[in-house]
Amino acid sequence: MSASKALFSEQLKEAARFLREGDDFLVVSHVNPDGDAISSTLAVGEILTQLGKRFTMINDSGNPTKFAFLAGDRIILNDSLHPSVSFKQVVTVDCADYARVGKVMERIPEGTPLLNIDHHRTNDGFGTVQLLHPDAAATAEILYSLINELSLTWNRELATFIYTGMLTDTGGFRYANTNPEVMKIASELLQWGVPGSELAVRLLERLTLSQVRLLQKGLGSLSFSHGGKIAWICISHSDIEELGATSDDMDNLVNYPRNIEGVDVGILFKEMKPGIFKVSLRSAGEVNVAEVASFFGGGGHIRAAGCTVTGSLEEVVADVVREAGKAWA
Ligand SMILES: [Mn+2]
Repeated sequence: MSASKALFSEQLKEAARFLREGDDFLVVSHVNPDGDAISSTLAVGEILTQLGKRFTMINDSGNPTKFAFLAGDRIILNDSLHPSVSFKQVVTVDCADYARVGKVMERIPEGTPLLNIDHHRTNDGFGTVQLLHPDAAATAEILYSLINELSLTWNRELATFIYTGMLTDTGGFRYANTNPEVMKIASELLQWGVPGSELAVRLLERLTLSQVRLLQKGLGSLSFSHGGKIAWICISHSDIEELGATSDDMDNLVNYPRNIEGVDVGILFKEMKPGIFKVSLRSAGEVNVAEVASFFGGGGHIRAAGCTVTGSLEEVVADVVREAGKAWA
């Protein structure tokens, strides 16, 4: 057994002990929860139910409408909980650092035993017990191992929670983290009756009307330069206001210019306030967009980066496109 595998199986035993020996748990994930955050919260709830424990599941941002079919009203807003309610133990899921839980933190007295379950490589190891596995595709994948460690009973609902976290964190089993182990677990979970196709439609394909309206506006502004190697779309402040769009609604838009055949750099200009543009850059591989973003005081990764630039739309577009185009100068 490799050192990291031995460490993980030791951590599994400690995490299992933490859950078996405690009671009155707070289960919490990060603000602005994604599919892995919500389904990992729910999976820990199901684990604690099977262990006969008392617990409360909270999220600082509440449960997004998109996940309501999974959670019902089981995950509650921090604000809606009576101030007198207290907890003896905490379980955090999918949080790379403690601050990610948000304001819920104010309810947790210092020194409260805390189990930190996460797959982010950047996890800083907070808490009293850690269950960390950076090679796991999702926090839900770690919970799969924990459920087996605890010898709990698999059922359709529990399998659906684990599958959902893995489905969403792998972008529908497409990202580079989709390895043989992920597919092996997913296959096993489907045998418990997980509605795989329904989940894919609901969580990966469905769009809100405002997302489609934004796409309509955005594609109307599609422009190219550098012989088609750079493509961008713009969302003006008035579009955002008119459609009541949130930052979440706009997240995927940058992929449209990036995905066009022949395009190396895709850019999205979002005018968050009049004259203030959040610029998202995506590279198909050739250009290091982190360098482009850092020129404007932003940052990110080689293939995904961002920055904020002020000015008129024409100026901002010209400046960013010129900088991105230096790759071919
Ligand atoms: Mn995750």
